[in-house]
Amino acid sequence: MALTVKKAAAEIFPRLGLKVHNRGVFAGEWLGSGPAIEKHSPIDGSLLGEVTTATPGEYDRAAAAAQRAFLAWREVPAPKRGEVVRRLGLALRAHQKDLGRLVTLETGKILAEGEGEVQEMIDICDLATGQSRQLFGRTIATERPGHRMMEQWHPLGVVGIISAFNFPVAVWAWNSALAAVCGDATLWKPSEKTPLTAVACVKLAERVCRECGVDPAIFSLVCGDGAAVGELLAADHRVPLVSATGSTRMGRRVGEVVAKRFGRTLLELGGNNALIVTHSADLKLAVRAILFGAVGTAGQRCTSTRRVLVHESVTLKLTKGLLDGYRQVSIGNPLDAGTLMGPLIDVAAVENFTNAIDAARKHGGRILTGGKRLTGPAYASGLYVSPCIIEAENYWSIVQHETFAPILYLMTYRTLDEALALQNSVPQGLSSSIFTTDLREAEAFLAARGSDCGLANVNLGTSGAEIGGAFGGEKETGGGRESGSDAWKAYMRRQTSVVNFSKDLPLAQGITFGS
Ligand code: UN1
Repeated sequence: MALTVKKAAAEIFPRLGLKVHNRGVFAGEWLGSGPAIEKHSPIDGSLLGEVTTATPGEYDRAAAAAQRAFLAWREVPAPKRGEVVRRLGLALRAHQKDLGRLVTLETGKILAEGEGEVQEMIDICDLATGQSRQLFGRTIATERPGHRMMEQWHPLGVVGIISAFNFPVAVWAWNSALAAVCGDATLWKPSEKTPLTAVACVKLAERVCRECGVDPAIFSLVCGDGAAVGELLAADHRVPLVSATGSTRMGRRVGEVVAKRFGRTLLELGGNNALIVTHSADLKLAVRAILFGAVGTAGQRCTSTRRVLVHESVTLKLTKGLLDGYRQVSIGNPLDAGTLMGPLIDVAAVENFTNAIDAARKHGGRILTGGKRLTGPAYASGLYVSPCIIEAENYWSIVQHETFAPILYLMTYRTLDEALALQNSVPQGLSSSIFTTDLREAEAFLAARGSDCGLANVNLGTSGAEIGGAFGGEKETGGGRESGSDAWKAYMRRQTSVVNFSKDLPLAQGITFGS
């Protein structure tokens, strides 16, 4: 298998501008003299390449370069900025296969998901291109005669992007494509687990910028870990907005540090997503959705299905369907077309998986399938596990907690009110689903007293977001919204302006002041 990874890497690296040794800081020029990250593929453990990190001085240079780029970029008319993003979308189309494959090599996602992730980047570039002609404010009726009151949206500044390993490229694009049309520069700190995809993306963006004659530092990059680079970014006054995707623990730290300096955050943190299967559900659909939600991306999406709440009348049938489905999941090399589940990202992820299962067992959880670390030559990296279903109770501390692994907790309920209470009784509030053919149940789920999550789906799973809808969640998920709807507003500065075109100076509230 080592050959396959090596061969794939050897083919795509040159086309993506990657080498064995890469610089991991982009400040309009490539820098990076901090300790190198050695990136091993989770597929077989082989070394893919190295990426250097930012020293504090280099972080500073990158932030300064992004700041300088912003000052010019904000003056470029928004539709012209959109043209640069449109071209970025074209470059991504041209490199979709290669970049998708690199995502697979670096994260262990199956090929379809790697390419799908690049498709999401393309989709957000399309959305942002159109948005560049739709950055609009309102005109508001004013009580003052001969006056006009309006709202304008201006570029904000340098936007910090902290992204996670599981969507190593899409989340950068969700933020940077919108930020770019809004007139912002971005300073990206990718996960230290996925530095190669980050370098490849920024190289593509750099080329597009140079072709368009704009300063490529609008897409700056600072590789490094949270302690070395993340902290600098969060504390940096030059960065008015930090958009961070990752764990609740990371988000809490970023939130605190940024709030201290009155900066803004856009947080997209942990989920603990439930899928309700009601008495009237189409069970075949439900099983398929649960499989994709719980096993897809090896359970490493923030939107992964972590809990299934099933009506007691259909528990047996659903469980049987799920066990059949789980049996058919082929686990192995994600570069093979037939594979549905690849490895976990690293040893710590495997430990979290086994620890969570032990904890659930201690609570009294019954394991219905999986939960094992796989061994044998095909699993030599030691990062392959069998996806697990556990009969559990919602209040157990381990169930209340997001474990980023393919573990599904199965629980039964009697009334929809009970199911809704269970679904909402976790600290997180990202994604949720109901499977029902009963209109009343579907509407109750979507009503104010229904799901408390940022995403609420009927008859489809919890994962698989589509560009266009605002993405994000409530409670410990952090409250941020990215990608669609009016998410662009987060990347801009709102200004209310009143123009007096009369020859008087009427005051609001009819106040008279002097003569
Ligand atoms: C999806 O469900 O399609 O980290 C997107 C994540 C999210 C993206 C999920 N930022 O899983």
